[in-house]
Amino acid sequence: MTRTDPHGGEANPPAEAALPLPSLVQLALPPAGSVAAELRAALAASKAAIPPRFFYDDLGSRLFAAITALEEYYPTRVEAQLLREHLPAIARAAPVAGCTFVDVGAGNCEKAASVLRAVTPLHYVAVDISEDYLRTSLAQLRLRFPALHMLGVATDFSSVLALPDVVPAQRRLFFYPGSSIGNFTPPDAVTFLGSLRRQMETDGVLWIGVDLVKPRSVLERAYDDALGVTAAFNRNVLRHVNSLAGTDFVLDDWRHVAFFAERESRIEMHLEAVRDVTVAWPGGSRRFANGERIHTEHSYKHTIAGFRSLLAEAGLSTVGHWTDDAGWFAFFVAVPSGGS
Ligand code: AVI
Repeated sequence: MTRTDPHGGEANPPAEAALPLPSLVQLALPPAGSVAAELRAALAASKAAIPPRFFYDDLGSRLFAAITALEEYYPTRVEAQLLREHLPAIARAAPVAGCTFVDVGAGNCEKAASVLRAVTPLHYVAVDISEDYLRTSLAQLRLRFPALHMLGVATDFSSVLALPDVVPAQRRLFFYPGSSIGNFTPPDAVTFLGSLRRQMETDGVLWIGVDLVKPRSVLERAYDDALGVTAAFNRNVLRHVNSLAGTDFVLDDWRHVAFFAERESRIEMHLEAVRDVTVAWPGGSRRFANGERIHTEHSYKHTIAGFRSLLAEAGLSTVGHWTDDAGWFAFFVAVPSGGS
């Protein structure tokens, strides 16, 4: 027997061939040459850096998925528990029925799948940087939600998000879980959140997961786990940079470093040279002394009051937030300031 539920999910989905394929829009990506130039300039800067979006090549995405399964990496687990316990209240905090659900950084679409039945959207828009990944993820999701209209948007949203005109403008619900907002500096977070605000009419809603300040020992274990998965994730970026920028990094020359910088309220991740090394690329090179570091990621840890202020600066008012008993993680619902 096939049971169709009113939210577009089915207990026994129809044959895959019978379902319409979700449409995909690929927004312009920067040309390969400009990516190489950006990386080489960042490596040659007085404080060498690699922007964190380069973590996510195919292997990097798999390593990040492994991180989320680690006992030490609490954010994924605590956020999932918050959503399980409070989803009905979260869905009532601001009107979302019939919305266009915009899944920012959709990945495998699993997080969205866990909330879609409570939201009852008319349209589902998955946004991710990787077109290939989106195609596979949407093909899987449509088996579970065959009645839901789906669209994939492949775009780089590492500084702002701009949706194409085909995405319906009314009642957009932006779903941004996983505390990825922590990977922006506070001013950049305001810019990014402001770009979401500009893509909303007065009836738009934001659902966002935020990692909170907590004891240093918990934070540092989450970013330097016993199995070394986060270390592998961090060092893998060098392989990716070698392929994009023609550098000749040798992974054994670099070790993973992660610590909580209390004044800035952020985890910092670096790669530290374990000996004197010279890294070369077409047209340039740089010498790194033993102990010198390349900065790879910030992960800011917020307070409830501090994050409310960031939202307000971006033109968004908090209508509710939910935290776990330990106060480790928060899930916020916000709407345009002055809107409903
Ligand atoms: C994607 N982002 C929210 C992760 C974080 O916790 O900042 C990336 C990560 N880096 C190391 N572990 C996880």
